[in-house]
Amino acid sequence: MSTRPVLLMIVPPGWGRFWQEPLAAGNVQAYVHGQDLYAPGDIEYALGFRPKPGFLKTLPNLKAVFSLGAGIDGFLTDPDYPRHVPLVRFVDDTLSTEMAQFVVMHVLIQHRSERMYAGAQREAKWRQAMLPRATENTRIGMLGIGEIGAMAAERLRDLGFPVSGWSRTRKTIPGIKSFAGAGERDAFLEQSDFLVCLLPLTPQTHHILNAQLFAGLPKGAYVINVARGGHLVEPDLIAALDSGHLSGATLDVFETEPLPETSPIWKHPKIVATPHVAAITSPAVAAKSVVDGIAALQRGEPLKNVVDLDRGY
Ligand code: NDP
Ligand code: OXD
Repeated sequence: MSTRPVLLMIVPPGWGRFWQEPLAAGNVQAYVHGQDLYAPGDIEYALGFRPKPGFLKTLPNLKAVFSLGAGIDGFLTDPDYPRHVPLVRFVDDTLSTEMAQFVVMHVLIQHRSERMYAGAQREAKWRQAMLPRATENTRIGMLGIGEIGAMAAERLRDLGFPVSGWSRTRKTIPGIKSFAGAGERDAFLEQSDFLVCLLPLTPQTHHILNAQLFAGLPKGAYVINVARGGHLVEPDLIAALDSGHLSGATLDVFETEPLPETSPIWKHPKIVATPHVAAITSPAVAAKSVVDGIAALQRGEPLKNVVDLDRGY
């Protein structure tokens, strides 16, 4: 009989093959749900992103659940999540770096009028323009300044932008202004020419990107949502863009994914839409963190990056 730890991967069809090899290399017996035969009682660990609600509670001997992503809302929206089982989220420098790159890229595309120049090239027009706003006057607000938000903030600060962050608790990051709690939210918004959402999706942050929040931003502000589609009220964003209050938006995440072909977002002239690719979890890196987490548990050591289930992130 195998003494290897037994893990179940709950992943979309076809993804299992990316994970089985690095997990086997870490001496973990990995089954793929929907593909391999396994006995539910043998499963000690689970790995996934958005498991079907109610499924995890059918595994009676779970010791820990590992999220493939940094965001764990796909687990906590399951009313039957077995709350005695620790949920570990994916925190990794490579993931944060990719996220920060994506945010910096979309700030710069807008700040440097890249789409206007691409259009001019298509028309073979030599169209020179000043920067819409000097860099030192282009204020960036990070809505959520945790693992990823802090890295993106530092990269933008290093490019010369004034950067601030809003979080539940006060932060001390060199050169970055910290706003904390509901009482400082309006002051944070009114000085954000770019607003970058990097909050976790929780009952407190659901639909936070709504008409009232947009009204609190300076006229011409640009919104980047790379967190979760559930943060955004899509019709409110479209109304704020169409009225001219907001100048544009980059959206990587959507309330319904894949974004339906009929969504007005695809063709909106002021929206850049990407298919949830701001960062892609690397199977090799994430498998290693799962293997390390299981080994820590087996040595009786505490797991890292365990989610506070009551706080919701
Ligand atoms: P963290 O948990 O490290 O940071 C979350 C931040 O949000 C913290 O600063 C936290 O404040 C703040 N926050 C949470 N709730 C509130 C609230 N009610 N009011 C004010 N501030 C709040 O998360 P990460 O940086 O690792 O990830 C952020 C999100 O990015 C993920 O949850 C996920 O949804 C998304 N993501 C998207 C990806 C993509 O490809 N598009 C890839 C990876 C992640 P405090 O520090 O005070 O606790
Ligand atoms: C994540 C994601 O949470 O990919 O890591 O969205």
